[in-house]
Amino acid sequence: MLITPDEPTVATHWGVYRARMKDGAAVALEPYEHDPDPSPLGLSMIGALDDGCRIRRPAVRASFLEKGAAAGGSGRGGEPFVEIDWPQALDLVAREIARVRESHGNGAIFGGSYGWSSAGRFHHAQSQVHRFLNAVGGYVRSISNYSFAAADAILPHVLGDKRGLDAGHTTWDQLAGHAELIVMFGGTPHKNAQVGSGGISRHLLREGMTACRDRGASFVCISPIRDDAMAELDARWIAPRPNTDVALMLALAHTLIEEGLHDREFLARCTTGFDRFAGYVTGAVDGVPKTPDWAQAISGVPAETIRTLAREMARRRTMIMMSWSLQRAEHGEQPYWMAIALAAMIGQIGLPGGGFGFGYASANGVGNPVYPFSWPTLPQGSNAISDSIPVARIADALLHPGAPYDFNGEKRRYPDIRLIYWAGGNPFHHHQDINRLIAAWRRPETVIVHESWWNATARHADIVLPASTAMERNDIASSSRDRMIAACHPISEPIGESRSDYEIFADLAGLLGARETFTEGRDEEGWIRHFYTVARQRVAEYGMELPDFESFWKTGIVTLPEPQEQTPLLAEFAADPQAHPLKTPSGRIELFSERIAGFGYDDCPGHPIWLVPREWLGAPLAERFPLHLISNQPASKLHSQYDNGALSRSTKIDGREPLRIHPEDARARGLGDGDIVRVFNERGACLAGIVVSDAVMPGVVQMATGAWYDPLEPGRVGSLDKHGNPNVLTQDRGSSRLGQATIAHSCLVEIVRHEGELPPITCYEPPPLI
Ligand SMILES: Nc1nc2c(c(=O)[nH]1)N[C@H]1C(S)=C(S)[C@@H](COP(=O)(O)OP(=O)(O)OC[C@H]3O[C@@H](n4cnc5c(=O)[nH]c(N)nc54)[C@H](O)[C@@H]3O)O[C@H]1N2
Ligand SMILES: Nc1nc2c(c(=O)[nH]1)N[C@H]1C(S)=C(S)[C@@H](COP(=O)(O)OP(=O)(O)OC[C@H]3O[C@@H](n4cnc5c(=O)[nH]c(N)nc54)[C@H](O)[C@@H]3O)O[C@H]1N2
Ligand SMILES: [Mo]
Repeated sequence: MLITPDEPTVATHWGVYRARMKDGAAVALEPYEHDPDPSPLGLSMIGALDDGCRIRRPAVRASFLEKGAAAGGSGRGGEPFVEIDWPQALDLVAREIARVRESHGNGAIFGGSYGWSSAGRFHHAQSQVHRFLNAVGGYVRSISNYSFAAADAILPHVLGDKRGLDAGHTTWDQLAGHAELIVMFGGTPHKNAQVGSGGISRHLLREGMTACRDRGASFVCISPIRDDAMAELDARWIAPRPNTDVALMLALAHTLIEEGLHDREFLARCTTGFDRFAGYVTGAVDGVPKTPDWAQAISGVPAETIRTLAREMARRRTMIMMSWSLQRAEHGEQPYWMAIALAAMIGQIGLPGGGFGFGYASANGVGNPVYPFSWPTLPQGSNAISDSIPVARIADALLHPGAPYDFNGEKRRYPDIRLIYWAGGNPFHHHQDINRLIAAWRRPETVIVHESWWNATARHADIVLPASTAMERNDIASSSRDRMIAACHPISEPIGESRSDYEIFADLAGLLGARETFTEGRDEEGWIRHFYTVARQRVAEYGMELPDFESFWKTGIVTLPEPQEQTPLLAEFAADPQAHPLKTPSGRIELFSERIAGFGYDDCPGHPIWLVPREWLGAPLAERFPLHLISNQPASKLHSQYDNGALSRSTKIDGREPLRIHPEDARARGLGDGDIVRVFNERGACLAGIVVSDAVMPGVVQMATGAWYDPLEPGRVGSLDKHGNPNVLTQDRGSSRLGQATIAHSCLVEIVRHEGELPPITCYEPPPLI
């Protein structure tokens, strides 16, 4: 039996905490004693553990219980639920899976089940769903992520792999003391580095950036929002209109060429296609020189500012940082390709303090030196079904089974999904254009969800199984970007009748004749001990030692020595491209890609290019919807997790999600701090609370993601969201035929004062339960 120590360890995506216990109950979570910059996100957890919206028993949508799949999907999200007992619930789920398998095959089951779930690597819900569905014959999976799918698609064509995106970055040590100028597209928001998938022992962004400052770097924050750069960096702020960074970078490139500041030697030695790209920059190809004046008209950034910056970037050791957000936009592949082109022209790729890197603040640990081994994860088995969809094309797939689509050079067709199985993610938080999702979600015959709280995804299910949380289970957390492995000790008994995803799947696998395949004869403790044994072996291969399991379990966290200093991104390649070619067709950085050009996509041609988005401040649509909405990551939580918690709720205005607006835009609408507004466009509308701030540029409004969708009329397409989930407003289109990624950051809206009575927030209460 696993024994929980007196001071249990709670490992989360936002850090490791020590629980203070009193009379068997946790009263406080205190940050890990060696974390230099702990996150307050843990404050929300204990209060939410058994709050009013915990799911306590299995529940079934009323008409589904009565008629099964014949009920149809139109009542999803709007009907009461009937609570049932576990044997009945498991039997119902198993019968649904068996029915769909028999009548349509496993290719009709969607188990993409995207989401962050919790930090423990054994109870990682996505891995659990995948392993379970593989054990019972396979499922349609999802490809890539919401975070950086456009980058995932473009980078291998340009660089041969994805180094510099979520791993392989030039490390903090190779930045501080070397970088003289750090140009940060999308800033390096401290709020985002609060989290790191799999857990965090040390939050290092602040330390990393201030070390660069102290050792001589200056900073430029290129973002619609000033406080995307930490105040202590004293960054110069350049605020382009959102989604126009490519035009700005093209003008930087133009200045470099015009003034002969580009590094011809580096370009000749390490890249291919510069001449064709340069022909586009100078206008030789299309008659439009991409001058700073040209870019000023598009981006709003003064031409002189652009010229000065270009000269400075060429003169000084310059690091181009770009957040992941820039590619969650229409044509999101382009800013990434263009950033690489610009860095290549400056010629400092591979040097300490120079070159480029993506997402330094998009998660904690980017820029940490890392060990080359990976920590153990739950093996998922093999999938008998080969079909997949790009993760953000879920609504398209549900709405248009069999329809053709392009993806990264392939011609594909959408699968015919009849059953959705989701655990560990909240698509009614994360997906764009929620009204379209609601319509799409009505199409499948059956929707099964494991959740801990009655969020919108649970409410839009047919069968809801109550999952215990990370606070009620034993687990092991570990992160590839951190040198730590931590225990997750339970600080509570499972609330209500909730059970772990693993226990649920083990029983379901049993009913479907696959228990042994799924469990391999192990229980929770067996798997945890097994994980630790594997971790010890991997660590030992690198000449280090982890303590025995019992000591580890008692201490709660073990950190490995600091990994050795690592070379800057692409250093070997840049030093000798012949000896260390990239895995691109040319072996070099591709500034023109024959392969991409060969796909014939007008929305992603053969070199980086300025493509006019549908929704931006220069669009005709901006006459009706003149504000660009930035729905960025929330400072007060991880996505929608613990929106029901104290910290997130303390930030709301009259219960609504705050929306920041520039004083001029507020004045023009007669709005002031604390006013409640309706934010709307042709796709939907939500309420929000006004915060007037000159930290956002004119023409831009900012509302973080994560407020639980709370419709005035549950289940109805087009209902007002009373709470402030920006995804009722965002566009559900692919970034391009290459990446098919989310374009959440391309969104125009208008706002008006909310008139009349304020409808009560109801998302933190359960739906009607019979
Ligand atoms: N407009 C807009 N939308 C966006 C973005 C944006 O920038 N703008 N960003 C996108 C990005 S980058 C991402 S990654 C997505 C994130 O989207 P998600 O990952 O779907 O968001 P979370 O809120 O973390 O959802 C995790 C859910 O899992 C549940 N959960 C936690 N642990 C467990 C468990 O052990 N078992 C089970 N069964 N459930 C568990 C939680 O209660 C929660 O509901 O959002 C995307 N959406
Ligand atoms: N606290 C907290 N941290 C998180 C998360 C969370 O939910 N909460 N989510 C995590 C996840 S899953 C991910 S993927 C990462 C995402 O990390 P990012 O993608 O870096 O996060 P965002 O907050 O969406 O965007 C960062 C900033 O980019 C700016 N920006 C947006 N559009 C543009 C543009 O067109 N041009 C320029 N120049 N700037 C632009 C916005 O002002 C925004 O504040 O964050 C992670 N960190
Ligand atoms: Mo993400």
